[in-house]
Amino acid sequence: MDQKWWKEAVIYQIYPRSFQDSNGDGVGDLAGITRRLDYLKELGVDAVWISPFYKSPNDDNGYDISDYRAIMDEFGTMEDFDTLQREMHKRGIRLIVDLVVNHTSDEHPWFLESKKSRENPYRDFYIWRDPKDGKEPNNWTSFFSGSTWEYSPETGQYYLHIFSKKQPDLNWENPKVRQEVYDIMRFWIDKGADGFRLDVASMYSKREGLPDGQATGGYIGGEHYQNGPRIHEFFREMHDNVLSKYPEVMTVGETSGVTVEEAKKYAGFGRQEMNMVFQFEHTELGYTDGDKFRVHKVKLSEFKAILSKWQTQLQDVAWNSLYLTNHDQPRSVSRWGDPGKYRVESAKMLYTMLLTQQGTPYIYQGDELGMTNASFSSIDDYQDIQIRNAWQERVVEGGEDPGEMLEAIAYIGRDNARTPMQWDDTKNAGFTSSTPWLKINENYREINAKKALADPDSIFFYMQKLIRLRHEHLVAVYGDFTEYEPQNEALYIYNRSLDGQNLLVVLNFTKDAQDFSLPEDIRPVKSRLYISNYENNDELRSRRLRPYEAAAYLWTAQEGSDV
Ligand code: TEU
Ligand code: CA
Repeated sequence: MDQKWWKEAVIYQIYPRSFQDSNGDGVGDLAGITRRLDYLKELGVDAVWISPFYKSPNDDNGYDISDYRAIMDEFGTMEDFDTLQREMHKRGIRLIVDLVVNHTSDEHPWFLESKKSRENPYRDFYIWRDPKDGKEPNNWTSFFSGSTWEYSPETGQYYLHIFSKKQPDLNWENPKVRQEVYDIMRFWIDKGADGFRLDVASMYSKREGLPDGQATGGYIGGEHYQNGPRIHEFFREMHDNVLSKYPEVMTVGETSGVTVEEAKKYAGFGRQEMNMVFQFEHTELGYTDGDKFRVHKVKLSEFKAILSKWQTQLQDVAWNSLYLTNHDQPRSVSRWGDPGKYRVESAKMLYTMLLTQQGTPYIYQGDELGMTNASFSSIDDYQDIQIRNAWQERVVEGGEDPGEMLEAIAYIGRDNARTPMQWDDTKNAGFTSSTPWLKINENYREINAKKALADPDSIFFYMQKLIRLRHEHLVAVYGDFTEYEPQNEALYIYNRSLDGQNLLVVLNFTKDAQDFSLPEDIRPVKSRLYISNYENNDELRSRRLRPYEAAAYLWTAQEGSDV
């Protein structure tokens, strides 16, 4: 057990545009975050990851950066950042910043130069190709619809963009690009950053020749740029150049398309690449032919199989990260729990799971209140470029059924988790004094922070307790993971164990009562309740679980040991 702060930490993700507006323009900002730090301190999180706050034309809400060393106008000034990081550190909260370097904005000075001429010194900062038979150089499709190629008449070539055409991909083959990235990292470490979340970290290395992808229902071409040929070399170089000099700085890679085998390389102990990755298998569960807007129902056993696989296979070799949602996913309670009658119970149950598995847990803003999907009724209410482009391609141009598409968006679309934080029951939920950039969920009078802080049984205080317990009991962080009854379609049952100390977790994923029987090899001589979302007695035994009940117990089989 090699103890590290980032293994024991619970991290909170802030999407700044939607967290707190401080100047009445309807957009969240850095000063707004500073204002709410005591709230985060009360929740008890150790670190905060803030989605991009750099200068950006906002084609993709800050994931398209035009200056890596300046603050987005709408979010404030560099002084606001300095204050924020100082106030965080004063409270013992570490700061993780987002590093978006698979691509820049097309308004970044590098790209403005690059597109001018084929001889420009910045030409090789991006990926340019000649047309093929007068058309796009290959068949790859963008995460935001259409081709990944955009024609640039200035020079008669196409440039590659895996995301929007305003997000040209950087050419990581060019060592100058990599040195620029390392400089940006040093800049933010000097400014007080304690870590980096590496945006689309699995996609920097594209296969030579950029061959056509296999046509499937999802995004075409991924096999040629996800976990590409030089990716691990790049991360070792990043480590040698930057991270090795700052051993306390943590890194988490957002690695879509990562397999367990690849994760062992990115986040393997002693590999000196990054500390952990976000895997995507559970979030993409049920995507029909890889298409996120056609999600079919899945069984609990499939969901459990993925999470348990990541638990057991990374154990002792690599570190895991745990998340139920983020700014790209629907709300966790809407996707995996019950946003209706059992909203509170199921939200608590889901986070009991997240905070009792091995890996570093990430709580996304508003999930501590049990916020739900946006439930907008019109396409005009959505702002997300992925949603808008998919609508244009499928409904407007493709003639697909608008009702069905709206339903799919309401279930899986990215704006579901981007509606503003619900702070109180006043107009605009205390988020802003003017019109918010994205509509506030109508349920804010029922679901808000003010109400949660006045209710000792709230999801907020339950999460606070889960965080405190995780800090007190290392078995929850480092314990080995063993699953029971993987085929059970109602209950998720697992045990964590560390040095004779055990933590048994039982989670009811249904709205019905379910019988739990104590696994045969679990014979506690002593046990006590760790946490539950219902009133519970204090010993571990076979019994009936109520709807969405979660119960976790500390136990030992050793005579004379304490729990
Ligand atoms: O996301 C990358 C990514 O793979 C996601 O876009 C995800 O797979 C997709 O939303 C599922 O449909 C990162 C950021 O988190 C996202 O917000 C950005 O839009 C994207 O990169 C481009 O920077
Ligand atoms: Ca503002």
